[in-house]
Amino acid sequence: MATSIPLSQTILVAFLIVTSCIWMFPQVAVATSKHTSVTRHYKFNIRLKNVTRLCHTKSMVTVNGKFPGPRVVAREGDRIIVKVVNHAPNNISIHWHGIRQLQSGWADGPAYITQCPIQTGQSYVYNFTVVGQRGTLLWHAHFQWLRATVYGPLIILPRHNASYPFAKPYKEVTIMLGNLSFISSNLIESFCHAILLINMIKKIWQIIITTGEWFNADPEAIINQSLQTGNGPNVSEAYTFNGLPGPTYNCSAKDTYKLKVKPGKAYMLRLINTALNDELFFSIANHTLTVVEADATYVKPFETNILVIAPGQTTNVLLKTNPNPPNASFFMLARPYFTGMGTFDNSTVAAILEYETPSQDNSFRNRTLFKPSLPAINATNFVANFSSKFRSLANAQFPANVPQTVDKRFFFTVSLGANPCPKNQTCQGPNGTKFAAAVNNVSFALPSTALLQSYFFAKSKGVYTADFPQFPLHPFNYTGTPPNNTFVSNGTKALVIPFNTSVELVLQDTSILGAESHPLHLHGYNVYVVGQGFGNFDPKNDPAKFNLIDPVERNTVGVPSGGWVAIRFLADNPGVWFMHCHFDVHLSWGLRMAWIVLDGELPNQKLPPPPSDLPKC
Ligand SMILES: [Cu+2]
Repeated sequence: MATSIPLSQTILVAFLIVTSCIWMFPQVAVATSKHTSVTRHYKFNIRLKNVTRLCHTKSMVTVNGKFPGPRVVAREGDRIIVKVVNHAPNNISIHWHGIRQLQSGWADGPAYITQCPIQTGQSYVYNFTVVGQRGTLLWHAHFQWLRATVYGPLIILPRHNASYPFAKPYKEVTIMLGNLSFISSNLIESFCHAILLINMIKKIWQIIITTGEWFNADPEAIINQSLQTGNGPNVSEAYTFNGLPGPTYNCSAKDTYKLKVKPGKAYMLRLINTALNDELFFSIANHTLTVVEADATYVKPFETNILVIAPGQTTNVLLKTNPNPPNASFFMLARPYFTGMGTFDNSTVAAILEYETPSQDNSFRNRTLFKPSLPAINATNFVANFSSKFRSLANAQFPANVPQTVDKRFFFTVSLGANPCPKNQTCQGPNGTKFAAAVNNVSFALPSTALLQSYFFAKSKGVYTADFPQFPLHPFNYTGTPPNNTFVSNGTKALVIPFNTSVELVLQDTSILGAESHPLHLHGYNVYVVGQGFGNFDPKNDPAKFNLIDPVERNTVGVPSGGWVAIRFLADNPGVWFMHCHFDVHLSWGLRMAWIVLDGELPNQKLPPPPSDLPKC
């Protein structure tokens, strides 16, 4: 008996050492099953870090002090557990973009939708399993505009004994296309907090009289410049490859991303668009790329010299290098696709593809540097043609389970719009109003508590209403002359559907304040893209042209500028699921809504209760 106490202490100490090692070395995988699936533990410390780019040093919110953030890697079937500890002054939440979160909606991450944000000094453990997905995804902050600096790759490898449906590449490389808002980002952050500050000041004003110093900082000017005026926020100063702006920007030649390759090899590039507000064209001089995957689903391979990729989208491409090392290097370029009326960052970012050559070989000293050509900024036809090339594999191993019959049809307009300028204010948005954006003319207002909690505990009163319109209440010629009244309505409305509803949804762009493409992202689901077109959707003739054989499966779908896209999905994942434009500016303006998918009858068709550490608002 006397020895049992030291023994149990030894076991306890050993246990503590092992568990703390797991937290300290985040990529340690612990086998928890006799099969191949394992649990992978990560720890994200959210903290401020000084980062220098474009000759400016800025304190930014990061994960573990890294910009861009660390990779999260798992195999299909693995469980991922990420402990997020917030040491930053900002609130935050993390979204695992594209992960289906089957019955784990509490781990999805969008602030005020599936959770309250993680406050300073608090932590939250995200716990989810990767089911039926393999390829490239991303994780990013889902609170205000923090994803500008808080993002990273989420890589899902095939199961241990599974292989790619193409020849195994020699090497895999992740390329994140992002942007920097270095000089203006303080403004952006300020405007995110400005309303809060104004409310605080109003309260403080009633108690004390300040010395006025704070007002010299002119916070009202910041507000007038952005949210209150409803004018577009500042555009970014640069685009980046893996956080590096490169030689086309001031002071940045030393911050150039270089991809060094060997001749005669196949490389797989995992491309991720992490930009805030910009769809991007991408090309590598003198090299053809083979697209093999999109949003963590395999596609029928197709070749292209130029890609276009929207924020939130990911795609894997194969790059075959020349059999002999050429006496040349090759620019990789990216620049935006844009058709809207507002301002945007129209710069071009460059990285370099460089062949490794024997260092003693002087004939490779003065290499020619080739540049690819990219489509025009507003090349809408190129984009439509490119997106129509994506087809799912649709074979026995990777079937396209596109719903062949439909239980519920929905038609949503996605559009910009305006809110009236409040009294005693000056607004710089369209015709003196404030910019807004809406789905079926409802500009979604974020609640002050999480929707999923209020739904789960049946306390929706004062949080949301279940009356999101299934069709536009006032139909018009969506892509023709816009109506005179461009005001949106405001509310927190959800669309409730029963478990296993087979849904068809048409997303229609409008010409209100300018036709523009919108990458619509649905949480908790992949959707099949069954059709797309320009102009107004024709419910009589267009459905006959739908592809119900091998449509691509994606989590972020481009609604064509001045056109429509039709998607189908089976609502087999109970919970509250955010759907929104993945341009953060449109997201902030209200181009967002929530689906509520009810529980099914069987035990494995229900959303489990929340974890005990779910953050409180
Ligand atoms: Cu949008």
